[in-house]
Amino acid sequence: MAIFEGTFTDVEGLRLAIVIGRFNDLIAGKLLEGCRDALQRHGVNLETQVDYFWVPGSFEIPVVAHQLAQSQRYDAVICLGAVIRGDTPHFEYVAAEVAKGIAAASFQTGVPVIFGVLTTDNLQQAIERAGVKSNKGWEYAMNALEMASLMRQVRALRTSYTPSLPRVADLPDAR
Ligand code: INI
Repeated sequence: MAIFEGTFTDVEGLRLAIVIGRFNDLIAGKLLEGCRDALQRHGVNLETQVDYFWVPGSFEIPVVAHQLAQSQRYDAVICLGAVIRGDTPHFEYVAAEVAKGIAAASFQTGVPVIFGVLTTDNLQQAIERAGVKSNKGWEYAMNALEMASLMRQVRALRTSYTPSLPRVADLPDAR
């Protein structure tokens, strides 16, 4: 049996991209601060190891995150934004699309794409999660470090793996 788990200190040579939605900038900016703080405290050089991509709102995050993940230039992509319900049905569309898009970007590329988009009922909740009670940006950074480290282990496993059983296609009576 083997147990694999990402660590938070596997930062040598790590490359990260952060995609930030400018809409509700007051909140998104605080998430970014928390995220940068956590990365720096875990040994990531914010100038040389992290690239930043600003988009107008959370709805635009997935298309950029997908391209960045697909480029294979990054060990993880962190998506930050804030979708606040307010009084308009716009919330439902934006929240649903950004969640689906980020999941698809990750799944289709094999690169961890972190869902760091707050979806809250009101501004008060968003403020609490962006620094007043805790800063979720910190947590998203830790998720990225852990997943980047785990995926490095998974990649190493895949390249060193030797199957103990022949593939079905290699069996003598395979057609
Ligand atoms: N974008 C957000 O990031 N948060 C929101 O709360 C939000 N609301 O509620 O409207 C929002 N809308 C903008 C959207 O992300 C796009 O930028 C826009 O629709 C253009 O495509």
